[in-house]
Amino acid sequence: MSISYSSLAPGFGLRIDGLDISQPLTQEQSQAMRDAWSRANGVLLFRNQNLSPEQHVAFTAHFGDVYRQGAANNKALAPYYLPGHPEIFRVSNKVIDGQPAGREDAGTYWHSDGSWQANPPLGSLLYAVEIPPVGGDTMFADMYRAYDNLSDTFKLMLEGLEAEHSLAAAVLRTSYAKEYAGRLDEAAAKKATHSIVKTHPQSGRKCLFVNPGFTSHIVGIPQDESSAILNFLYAHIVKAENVYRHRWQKNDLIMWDNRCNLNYAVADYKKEGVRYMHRTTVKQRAEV
Ligand SMILES: O=C(O)CCC(=O)C(=O)O
Repeated sequence: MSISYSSLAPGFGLRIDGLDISQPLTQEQSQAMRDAWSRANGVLLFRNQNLSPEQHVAFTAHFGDVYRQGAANNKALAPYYLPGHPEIFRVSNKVIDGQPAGREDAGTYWHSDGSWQANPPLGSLLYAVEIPPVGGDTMFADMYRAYDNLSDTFKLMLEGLEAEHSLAAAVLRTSYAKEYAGRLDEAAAKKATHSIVKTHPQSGRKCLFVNPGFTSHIVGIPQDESSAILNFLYAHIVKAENVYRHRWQKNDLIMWDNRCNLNYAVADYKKEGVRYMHRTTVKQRAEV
Protein backbone atom coordinates (compact mmCIF):
# COMPACT_ATOMS: atom_id res chain seq x y z
CA MET A 1 0.00 0.00 0.00
CA SER A 2 1.44 3.38 -0.89
CA ILE A 3 1.47 6.38 1.42
CA SER A 4 -1.13 9.05 0.71
CA TYR A 5 -1.39 12.59 2.03
CA SER A 6 -4.44 14.81 2.49
CA SER A 7 -4.72 18.26 4.06
CA LEU A 8 -6.32 18.63 7.50
CA ALA A 9 -7.44 22.16 6.61
CA PRO A 10 -6.74 24.40 3.63
CA GLY A 11 -2.98 24.91 3.53
CA PHE A 12 -2.48 23.30 6.92
CA GLY A 13 -1.51 19.89 8.29
CA LEU A 14 -1.43 16.50 6.62
CA ARG A 15 -3.28 13.30 7.31
CA ILE A 16 -1.10 10.37 6.34
CA ASP A 17 -2.63 7.06 5.28
CA GLY A 18 -1.00 3.83 4.17
CA LEU A 19 1.73 3.72 6.80
CA ASP A 20 1.70 1.48 9.86
CA ILE A 21 3.81 3.48 12.27
CA SER A 22 3.94 0.63 14.79
CA GLN A 23 6.39 -1.10 12.42
CA PRO A 24 10.01 -0.09 11.76
CA LEU A 25 10.20 2.47 8.93
CA THR A 26 12.56 2.24 5.97
CA GLN A 27 15.01 5.10 5.54
CA GLU A 28 12.87 6.45 2.69
CA GLN A 29 9.70 6.33 4.80
CA SER A 30 11.47 8.00 7.71
CA GLN A 31 12.75 10.82 5.46
CA ALA A 32 9.30 11.16 3.87
CA MET A 33 7.75 11.68 7.33
CA ARG A 34 10.31 14.35 8.28
CA ASP A 35 9.70 16.12 4.95
CA ALA A 36 5.93 15.90 5.41
CA TRP A 37 6.19 17.34 8.93
CA SER A 38 8.03 20.34 7.59
CA ARG A 39 5.75 20.97 4.61
CA ALA A 40 2.54 20.46 6.61
CA ASN A 41 3.17 23.54 8.78
CA GLY A 42 4.17 21.14 11.51
CA VAL A 43 1.04 19.04 12.13
CA LEU A 44 0.66 15.42 11.00
CA LEU A 45 -2.21 13.01 11.73
CA PHE A 46 -2.01 9.19 11.58
CA ARG A 47 -5.32 7.36 12.08
CA ASN A 48 -6.11 3.82 13.23
CA GLN A 49 -2.69 3.08 14.71
CA ASN A 50 -2.21 0.36 17.31
CA LEU A 51 0.78 1.57 19.25
CA SER A 52 2.42 0.07 22.30
CA PRO A 53 4.47 2.52 24.40
CA GLU A 54 7.66 1.03 22.90
CA GLN A 55 6.38 1.48 19.33
CA HIS A 56 5.30 5.05 20.10
CA VAL A 57 8.81 5.83 21.38
CA ALA A 58 10.46 4.09 18.41
CA PHE A 59 8.40 6.16 15.94
CA THR A 60 9.21 9.36 17.85
CA ALA A 61 12.95 8.67 17.49
CA HIS A 62 12.68 9.28 13.71
CA PHE A 63 12.30 12.99 14.47
CA GLY A 64 15.08 13.53 17.00
CA ASP A 65 16.18 12.65 20.50
CA VAL A 66 13.29 11.48 22.65
CA TYR A 67 12.82 13.31 25.94
CA ARG A 68 13.10 11.09 29.04
CA GLN A 69 12.02 11.94 32.49
CA GLY A 70 14.98 12.00 34.89
CA ALA A 71 15.56 12.46 38.57
CA ALA A 72 16.36 16.14 38.06
CA ASN A 73 13.14 16.90 36.19
CA ASN A 74 10.16 18.72 37.51
CA LYS A 75 8.87 16.82 40.55
CA ALA A 76 5.35 18.19 40.11
CA LEU A 77 5.05 16.25 36.86
CA ALA A 78 6.69 13.00 38.02
CA PRO A 79 3.42 11.15 38.82
CA TYR A 80 2.20 11.59 35.26
CA TYR A 81 4.86 9.53 33.49
CA LEU A 82 3.81 6.00 32.55
CA PRO A 83 5.45 3.66 35.08
CA GLY A 84 8.35 1.85 33.42
CA HIS A 85 8.25 4.21 30.42
CA PRO A 86 10.08 7.47 31.26
CA GLU A 87 9.49 8.75 27.71
CA ILE A 88 5.68 8.61 27.95
CA PHE A 89 3.84 11.47 29.64
CA ARG A 90 0.16 10.80 30.36
CA VAL A 91 -2.52 13.43 29.80
CA SER A 92 -5.81 12.27 31.30
CA ASN A 93 -8.77 12.83 33.57
CA LYS A 94 -8.64 9.15 34.51
CA VAL A 95 -8.20 8.18 38.16
CA ILE A 96 -6.92 4.74 39.15
CA ASP A 97 -7.11 3.72 42.84
CA GLY A 98 -7.57 7.36 43.80
CA GLN A 99 -4.45 8.47 41.90
CA PRO A 100 -4.51 10.54 38.69
CA ALA A 101 -3.44 8.47 35.69
CA GLY A 102 -2.27 11.61 33.91
CA ARG A 103 -2.12 15.38 34.09
CA GLU A 104 -5.73 16.39 33.72
CA ASP A 105 -5.37 19.98 32.59
CA ALA A 106 -2.20 19.75 30.51
CA GLY A 107 -2.23 22.46 27.89
CA THR A 108 -5.78 23.73 28.44
CA TYR A 109 -4.75 27.17 27.19
CA TRP A 110 -2.94 28.43 24.08
CA HIS A 111 0.74 27.61 24.36
CA SER A 112 3.87 26.31 22.72
CA ASP A 113 5.17 23.49 24.88
CA GLY A 114 7.85 24.57 27.34
CA SER A 115 8.55 27.90 25.64
CA TRP A 116 9.98 29.08 28.97
CA GLN A 117 13.06 26.97 28.20
CA ALA A 118 16.04 28.30 26.22
CA ASN A 119 15.73 25.22 24.00
CA PRO A 120 12.06 24.30 24.19
CA PRO A 121 10.88 20.88 23.07
CA LEU A 122 10.91 20.64 19.29
CA GLY A 123 7.63 18.79 19.07
CA SER A 124 5.26 16.29 20.63
CA LEU A 125 3.47 13.14 19.46
CA LEU A 126 0.12 12.61 21.21
CA TYR A 127 -1.63 9.25 20.95
CA ALA A 128 -5.31 8.75 21.80
CA VAL A 129 -5.64 5.60 23.90
CA GLU A 130 -9.15 6.44 25.16
CA ILE A 131 -11.37 9.31 24.12
CA PRO A 132 -14.72 10.56 25.40
CA PRO A 133 -17.79 10.16 23.15
CA VAL A 134 -17.75 13.89 22.52
CA GLY A 135 -15.39 16.75 23.34
CA GLY A 136 -11.75 16.86 24.37
CA ASP A 137 -10.63 18.23 20.98
CA THR A 138 -7.20 19.76 20.47
CA MET A 139 -6.81 23.04 18.59
CA PHE A 140 -3.72 24.14 16.68
CA ALA A 141 -2.88 27.69 15.59
CA ASP A 142 -0.66 28.12 12.54
CA MET A 143 2.09 30.59 13.48
CA TYR A 144 3.35 30.87 9.90
CA ARG A 145 -0.03 32.02 8.67
CA ALA A 146 -0.41 34.35 11.65
CA TYR A 147 2.90 35.98 10.72
CA ASP A 148 2.18 36.08 6.97
CA ASN A 149 -1.16 37.82 7.57
CA LEU A 150 0.33 40.75 9.46
CA SER A 151 0.90 43.99 7.57
CA ASP A 152 4.44 44.82 6.48
CA THR A 153 4.41 47.73 8.93
CA PHE A 154 3.61 45.48 11.87
CA LYS A 155 6.15 42.88 10.74
CA LEU A 156 8.81 45.58 10.64
CA MET A 157 7.96 46.71 14.18
CA LEU A 158 8.28 43.13 15.51
CA GLU A 159 11.62 42.51 13.82
CA GLY A 160 14.34 42.41 16.49
CA LEU A 161 11.92 42.40 19.45
CA GLU A 162 12.34 39.71 22.08
CA ALA A 163 9.89 38.44 24.66
CA GLU A 164 10.42 36.74 27.97
CA HIS A 165 8.66 33.43 28.62
CA SER A 166 8.37 31.92 32.09
CA LEU A 167 6.76 28.96 33.77
CA ALA A 168 5.49 31.31 36.46
CA ALA A 169 3.40 33.16 33.86
CA ALA A 170 1.41 29.96 33.19
CA VAL A 171 1.26 29.07 36.87
CA LEU A 172 -0.34 32.45 37.59
CA ARG A 173 -2.76 32.18 34.65
CA THR A 174 -3.88 28.53 34.69
CA SER A 175 -4.85 25.65 36.95
CA TYR A 176 -1.13 24.84 37.25
CA ALA A 177 -1.33 27.06 40.34
CA LYS A 178 -2.31 24.08 42.46
CA GLU A 179 0.68 22.00 41.28
CA TYR A 180 3.05 24.82 42.21
CA ALA A 181 1.36 25.95 45.42
CA GLY A 182 4.08 27.45 47.62
CA ARG A 183 6.71 27.03 44.86
CA LEU A 184 6.15 30.10 42.72
CA ASP A 185 9.83 31.12 43.13
CA GLU A 186 10.87 27.83 41.56
CA ALA A 187 8.54 28.44 38.61
CA ALA A 188 9.69 32.07 38.28
CA ALA A 189 13.31 30.91 37.92
CA LYS A 190 12.33 28.89 34.84
CA LYS A 191 12.46 31.51 32.14
CA ALA A 192 14.00 32.29 28.77
CA THR A 193 13.99 35.02 26.15
CA HIS A 194 13.04 34.37 22.51
CA SER A 195 12.73 36.49 19.39
CA ILE A 196 9.09 37.26 18.63
CA VAL A 197 9.68 36.42 14.98
CA LYS A 198 11.63 33.24 14.30
CA THR A 199 12.80 31.60 11.11
CA HIS A 200 12.06 27.90 11.12
CA PRO A 201 15.33 26.05 10.50
CA GLN A 202 13.80 23.42 8.19
CA SER A 203 11.24 25.38 6.19
CA GLY A 204 13.18 28.67 6.17
CA ARG A 205 9.84 30.47 6.71
CA LYS A 206 9.18 33.13 9.33
CA CYS A 207 6.65 32.56 12.08
CA LEU A 208 5.52 34.18 15.31
CA PHE A 209 6.80 32.84 18.61
CA VAL A 210 4.75 34.20 21.52
CA ASN A 211 1.90 32.59 23.43
CA PRO A 212 -0.59 33.64 26.11
CA GLY A 213 0.45 30.73 28.35
CA PHE A 214 4.12 31.39 28.97
CA THR A 215 5.01 34.77 27.45
CA SER A 216 5.22 37.34 30.24
CA HIS A 217 6.33 40.52 28.43
CA ILE A 218 8.29 42.06 25.60
CA VAL A 219 11.79 42.98 26.69
CA GLY A 220 12.90 46.62 26.81
CA ILE A 221 9.62 48.45 26.26
CA PRO A 222 7.06 49.78 28.78
CA GLN A 223 4.64 47.23 30.21
CA ASP A 224 1.56 48.90 28.71
CA GLU A 225 3.08 48.84 25.22
CA SER A 226 4.14 45.23 25.71
CA SER A 227 0.64 44.21 26.82
CA ALA A 228 -1.01 46.05 23.93
CA ILE A 229 1.23 44.38 21.33
CA LEU A 230 0.96 40.91 22.88
CA ASN A 231 -2.81 41.11 23.30
CA PHE A 232 -3.19 42.20 19.69
CA LEU A 233 -0.98 39.29 18.56
CA TYR A 234 -2.89 36.73 20.64
CA ALA A 235 -6.24 37.81 19.17
CA HIS A 236 -4.70 37.78 15.70
CA ILE A 237 -3.08 34.33 16.13
CA VAL A 238 -6.27 32.57 17.23
CA LYS A 239 -8.52 33.96 14.48
CA ALA A 240 -10.66 31.11 13.16
CA GLU A 241 -8.80 31.17 9.82
CA ASN A 242 -5.53 30.31 11.59
CA VAL A 243 -6.93 27.49 13.72
CA TYR A 244 -7.41 23.78 13.02
CA ARG A 245 -9.58 21.93 15.55
CA HIS A 246 -8.91 18.22 15.78
CA ARG A 247 -11.75 15.93 16.79
CA TRP A 248 -10.03 12.83 18.09
CA GLN A 249 -10.73 9.24 17.18
CA LYS A 250 -9.38 6.43 19.31
CA ASN A 251 -5.93 5.34 17.99
CA ASP A 252 -5.16 8.69 16.35
CA LEU A 253 -1.63 9.96 16.66
CA ILE A 254 -1.11 13.67 16.11
CA MET A 255 2.32 15.25 16.09
CA TRP A 256 3.03 18.95 16.19
CA ASP A 257 6.05 21.19 15.83
CA ASN A 258 6.22 23.65 18.72
CA ARG A 259 8.30 26.09 16.70
CA CYS A 260 5.49 27.01 14.32
CA ASN A 261 2.25 26.09 16.15
CA LEU A 262 0.38 26.82 19.33
CA ASN A 263 -1.90 24.15 20.76
CA TYR A 264 -4.88 24.17 23.13
CA ALA A 265 -6.49 21.15 24.76
CA VAL A 266 -10.22 21.83 25.08
CA ALA A 267 -11.29 20.82 28.60
CA ASP A 268 -15.01 20.49 27.89
CA TYR A 269 -15.35 16.70 28.10
CA LYS A 270 -14.94 15.82 31.74
CA LYS A 271 -18.61 14.95 32.36
CA GLU A 272 -18.69 12.95 29.11
CA GLY A 273 -16.12 10.28 29.84
CA VAL A 274 -12.48 9.37 30.00
CA ARG A 275 -9.78 10.93 27.87
CA TYR A 276 -6.45 9.13 28.17
CA MET A 277 -3.51 10.14 25.98
CA HIS A 278 0.15 9.13 25.76
CA ARG A 279 2.58 11.87 24.76
CA THR A 280 6.20 11.65 23.70
CA THR A 281 8.39 14.70 23.17
CA VAL A 282 11.26 15.37 20.79
CA LYS A 283 14.13 17.45 22.15
CA GLN A 284 15.41 20.48 20.34
CA ARG A 285 19.05 20.51 19.40
CA ALA A 286 20.86 23.29 21.22
CA GLU A 287 21.82 25.13 18.04
CA VAL A 288 18.25 25.49 16.74
O1 LIG B 1 -4.18 16.91 25.48
C1 LIG B 1 -4.01 17.66 24.53
O2 LIG B 1 -4.83 17.78 23.64
C2 LIG B 1 -2.76 18.49 24.43
C3 LIG B 1 -1.97 18.42 25.68
C4 LIG B 1 -0.88 19.42 25.66
O3 LIG B 1 -1.04 20.54 25.33
C5 LIG B 1 0.42 19.01 26.05
O4 LIG B 1 0.58 17.86 26.44
O5 LIG B 1 1.33 19.85 25.94
